[in-house]
Amino acid sequence: MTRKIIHVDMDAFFASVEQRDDAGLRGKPVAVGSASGRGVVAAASYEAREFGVRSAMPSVTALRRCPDLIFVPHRFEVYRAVSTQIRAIFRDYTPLVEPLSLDEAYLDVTENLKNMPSATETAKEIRARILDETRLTASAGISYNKFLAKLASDQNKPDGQFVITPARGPAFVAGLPVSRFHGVGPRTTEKMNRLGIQTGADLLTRDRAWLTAHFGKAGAWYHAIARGEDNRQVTPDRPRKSAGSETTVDVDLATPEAVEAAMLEQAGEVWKWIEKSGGRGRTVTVKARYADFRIVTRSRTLGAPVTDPDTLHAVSLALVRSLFPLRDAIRLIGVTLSGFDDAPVSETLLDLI
Ligand code: DCP
Ligand code: CA
Ligand code: CA
Repeated sequence: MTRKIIHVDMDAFFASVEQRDDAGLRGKPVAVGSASGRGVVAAASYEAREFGVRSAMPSVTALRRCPDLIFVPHRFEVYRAVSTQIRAIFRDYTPLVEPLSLDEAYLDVTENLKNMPSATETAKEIRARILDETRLTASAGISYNKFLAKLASDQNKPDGQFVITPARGPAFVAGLPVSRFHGVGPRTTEKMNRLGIQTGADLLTRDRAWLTAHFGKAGAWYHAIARGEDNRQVTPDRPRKSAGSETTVDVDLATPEAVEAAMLEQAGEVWKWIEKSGGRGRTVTVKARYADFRIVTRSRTLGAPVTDPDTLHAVSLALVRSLFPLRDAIRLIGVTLSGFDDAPVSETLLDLI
């Protein structure tokens, strides 16, 4: 049976929220982020994009391109609240909602809670409700699998939607540069270009064996998407009670500096997940296993949820420092954030506990 998948993605998400909440920013080039020397642009308003300002661009570059660019600091709590609102809307239509980040999700509406026969109409209604309830616009892609739905949501941005039917899927893929494909990052794009593959049509001419020889396991994925095929299910998120990351090191950590560095790396992994999922917790727990396999944990519960990486890093460090001086070398180190409220979060990062 052909599935109906919708990919919904908010337009210029952080920047649009800031323009919504400060009328003085509307119609102006706005960047969310810090203008300081080492800052980068997290989000750019559509007005700023006309000057070539983009996400992840160094702020100094952005200011050179757009001297009137207005920088505003991020307000993560507000973005998280919007994220909770839109996920609640999605769940009115289907339990099969898979958030990819705060501002986007896949929905499988093949069988939906409103018995709507048309996914196009469903997407329209969802976008209208998002606008009504958040005063923000979203774009949507509608297709028969996740890969194409995600491509489609970019097609009529902002505040638009686009359908890719089964009859049109292969031709749509053929016409795109490979850099647009989910899972083909800058490095793979470069490699494909070097091998003479610029577009989906070029990819289609290479057989599976050739692709596997050059790209390993990913070769099978490239072979499938070149044909507009993607069998991945929409996997709904389940509420999580904690987010953690730990690692067993190759060489036991024998100095405080080495332990701290490893600790911060794990805290960084946890923060990535928190940022992506919107989860929020108040209890930080650090765990270490000594060379002799004894385990020690230290934890601290804060008065408020951790909402920035610096707090997570600082608390993790303070906890790990309570283990100094080391009574033995450490072979495993990890950190967990727990004590979540019921905010739904995704479980897509498989390497976390
Ligand atoms: N974001 C970030 N750093 C990045 C990319 C994104 O902090 N390098 C944040 C800010 C964005 C939000 O995530 O507003 C969503 O990212 P998107 O890639 O969906 O981009 P936008 O929503 O800003 O714009 P678009 O309308 O193109 O989706
Ligand atoms: Ca977006
Ligand atoms: Ca997004």
